Amino acid sequence: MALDEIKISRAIIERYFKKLTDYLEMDVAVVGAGPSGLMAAYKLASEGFKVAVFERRLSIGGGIWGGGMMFNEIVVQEEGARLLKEIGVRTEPWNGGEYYTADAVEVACILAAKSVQAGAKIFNLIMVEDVMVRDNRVVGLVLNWSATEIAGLHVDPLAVKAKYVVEATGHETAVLQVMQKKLGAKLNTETGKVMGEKSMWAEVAENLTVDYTREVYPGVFVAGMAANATFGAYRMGPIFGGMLLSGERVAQLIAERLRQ
Ligand code: 48H
Ligand code: FE2
Repeated sequence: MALDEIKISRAIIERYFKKLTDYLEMDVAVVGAGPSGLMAAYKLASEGFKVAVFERRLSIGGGIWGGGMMFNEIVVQEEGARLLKEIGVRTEPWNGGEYYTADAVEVACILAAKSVQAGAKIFNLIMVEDVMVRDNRVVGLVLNWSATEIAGLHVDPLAVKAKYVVEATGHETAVLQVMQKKLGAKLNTETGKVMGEKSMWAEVAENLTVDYTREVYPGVFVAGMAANATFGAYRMGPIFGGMLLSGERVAQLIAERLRQ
């Protein structure tokens, strides 16, 4: 078979721009392809909602790859193991089933594959640099190539519309930070601001992650480590069950709204 470089280029350009054009408007825009964002995308896409994930980095998976201190194994509790088993990740009981471990590479790859195969579109190398607000509600995201940020260029962005946004950018809370900076947005927290995470206390933190998975501003839900940082909870270290459960929870909450 003849290989034509121009046809190869045309195929990529046509397919990519079709994908991007199809996702100028969607049900849910997830910001950040870490464990919480990917689980949210998988669950929402599995229910037939139109979901895109925007990820600043080239790689998807967020903090999964590094396990704990770059030891690429992750630990989950029983509830987290349930979700890993559901997507086909092998888990291994540790200390007679007190905890479960999983290979971090397997978790990142299968979570990403499952969310894409369920119908979510992942746009990597695209960062969310701002939001769109109408009548005190977030109605969309402002996007740019991560490369423009890396190169320190000012290039004007493009925008997409979403019925709901999931802020899953982890410790950074990048979406909320820009909303505070540019809009002085009053969040649904005790102080009205991102409260900032506290030191490590895994047991408390894991439960709080799920509790604090909520709508924090009209149209914006927080999930994963962003939920902890927003509500001033403790960090949990390299246990990932709370992240996965938070992704599941945010998907449930948004699905309920979308069905109304
Ligand atoms: C697009 C962006 C932007 C932006 C950032 O950090 P993550 O893995 O997030 P979670 O919450 O799913 O998982 C947290 C977990 O990895 C972790 O850090 C834990 C459990 N820590 C405990 C502890 O004690 O430290 O993924 C967030 C993703 C990353 O891939 C970022 O590149 C991406 O969001 N991101 N994407 N636009 N503006 N900012
Ligand atoms: Fe972390």
